[in-house]
Amino acid sequence: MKKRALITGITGQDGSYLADYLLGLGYEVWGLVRRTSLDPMLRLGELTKHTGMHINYGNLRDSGTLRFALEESKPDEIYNLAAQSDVGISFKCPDETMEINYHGLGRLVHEAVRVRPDVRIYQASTSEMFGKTKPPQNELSSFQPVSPYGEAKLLAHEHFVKGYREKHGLFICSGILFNHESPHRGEHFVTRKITISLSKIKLGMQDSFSLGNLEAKRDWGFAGDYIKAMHLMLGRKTPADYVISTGISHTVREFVEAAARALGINLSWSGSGLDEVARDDKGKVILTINKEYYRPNEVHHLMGDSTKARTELGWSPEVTFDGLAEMMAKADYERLSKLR
Ligand code: NAP
Ligand code: F7E
Repeated sequence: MKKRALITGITGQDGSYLADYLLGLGYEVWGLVRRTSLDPMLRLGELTKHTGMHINYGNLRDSGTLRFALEESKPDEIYNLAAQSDVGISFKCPDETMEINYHGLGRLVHEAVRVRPDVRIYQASTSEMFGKTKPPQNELSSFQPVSPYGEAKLLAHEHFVKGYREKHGLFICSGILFNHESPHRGEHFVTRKITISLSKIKLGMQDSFSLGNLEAKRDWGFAGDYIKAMHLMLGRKTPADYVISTGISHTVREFVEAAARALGINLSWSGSGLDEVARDDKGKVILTINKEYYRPNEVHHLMGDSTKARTELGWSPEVTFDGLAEMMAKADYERLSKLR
């Protein structure tokens, strides 16, 4: 019998990598997809034609659609990746963020235990739950979220992951994942914004772009490495929570520099604060600072300690920071040069 997995958020960055990975392992994959005005299947591409791939239209806001998706897919494993995942937007849309990221998991777990009480569930938790806690952060660190996004994910973790695991014996794991990126990354996240903008500048399709806080430090890894940890967690004897990270952090500025290097752009910085700029080797300003991109409350430094995952799951990341920036910059440059 083939194993069956239901993935919510299958049209997102992680969903597309995870679907590909599980299909490769011989799984039958079911994806929950919400209706959108544009084609939601862009990231899935050829995967939608795979005989092992099935789509359920549904929404984490709608219990009925979740029940139907669960009854139809009869999953052995559920990966809850669906979310309002943009931290900056969560300050502007806190209710929407809470509705999907907290109540959405509640609806899913409630329906899942009725349809299939022995199902194994992965919940996409996040390093944003640590917020102001000093790095390195691990499973024993305290949680001090500073954004509506981090708060909603923390409530989901406390109430539905720990709550259902401890009180109802449900097999449910939290993957506390630090930032992970790829050529499939949403275009408004800082790494992808940088690789798209620098590629367009190099191709003469754009003059310059703006960023916010260049000094924020993140522990950036490759999404293709991180989805493997999700699958490993559900293969354990007992459910637990795991930090997934590289253990190395870099500033946003360093990501700009790494992506520019990969594209052969020689950057020089001048000025400070909101007046800081970066120029290319001809002296043309290609990057400015815009306070619009600063957040009302910032997480300044995230750096994970993933010793538990490395020891218990045998997981480790393969792609380095420079390798990731190069992979993303080159993918955007090649894609955009075909469009030009
Ligand atoms: P993403 O690219 O933004 O994908 C989010 C997915 O959720 C999309 O498929 C989206 O559908 C779907 N979705 C949003 N609202 C929904 C709703 N109401 N009902 C059903 N589906 C809905 O996010 P990602 O980077 O792949 O991240 C996956 C998960 O990991 C998220 O839960 C995120 O919060 C969490 N996480 C991400 C990171 C990271 O660095 N990437 C780190 C830690 C945790 P559409 O395609 O229709 O928009
Ligand atoms: O910001 C700074 C910004 O939006 C990273 C999500 O996947 O990872 C992601 O959340 C940093 C922040 O990711 C711009 O202030 C500067 O300090 O790429 P980001 P994020 O907020 O870390 C966590 C782990 C998740 O769980 C989330 O779902 O970059 N920054 N200038 C900027 N950020 C953006 N987006 N745009 C800028 O212009």
